[in-house]
Amino acid sequence: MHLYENLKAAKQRGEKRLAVLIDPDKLRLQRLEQVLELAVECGVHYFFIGGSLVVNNMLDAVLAEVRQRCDIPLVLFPGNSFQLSYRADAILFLSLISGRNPELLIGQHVISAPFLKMSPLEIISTGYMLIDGGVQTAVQYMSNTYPIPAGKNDIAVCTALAGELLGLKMIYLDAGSGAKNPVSESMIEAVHGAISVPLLVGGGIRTPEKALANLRAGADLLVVGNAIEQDPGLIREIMAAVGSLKFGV
Ligand code: 1GP
Repeated sequence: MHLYENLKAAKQRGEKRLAVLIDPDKLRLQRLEQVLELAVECGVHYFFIGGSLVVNNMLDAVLAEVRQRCDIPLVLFPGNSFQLSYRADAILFLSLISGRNPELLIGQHVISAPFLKMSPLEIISTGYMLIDGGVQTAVQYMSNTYPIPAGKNDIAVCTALAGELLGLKMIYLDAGSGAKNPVSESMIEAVHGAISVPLLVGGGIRTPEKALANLRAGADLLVVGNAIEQDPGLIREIMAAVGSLKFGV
């Protein structure tokens, strides 16, 4: 399976993608069942698995459970270098390029490199940019970095460009899980106009309207966690928004 090539091809065709974020610590198993059922029914493209903590050692168990129940690709979205598992299909190899914490720019990558080199996982290097979402999120606290201010589109553009020029294969604009203010459409549009690699957007997306607006602004792949955890039925509505732009409208 070549997730990245598929994603790039989809981008070229003007097709959009949805990843449902599963935080192994937060999702009750009963909800997981409901989420899986709806995700299969609606054709969700990916599951992203991870969180800022993942303290309960549930990562392998959740991956095994999801794998048993469906074929939706499982992508690790690790909060730190301990959240690794061969049970997934791919990993976002994240460099926190909006911050200036060397551990998250390169340090943890050095630690996890030997494991990843041996692993069967598809490794997708990703420039991860934390954008101020109006509240202090777990990522902000745990990463010990400042997010890019929400109104500073120029800083976001230069950071994303630098990431692409460094060879990162995707850019991920994230207001952080549970953000009060999701990333603005104007920032998405500005970053989209500056880069040619796939653009992921997440953090605080709660409605199909916001999902659609983000996709129209240039997001290629949306990541939604909290809102779906609270109301799995949203999968249907957000997938309808994703599908409505199939032909690049
Ligand atoms: C967080 O972008 C993801 O890293 C998802 O955020 O949980 O707010 O949807 P939400």
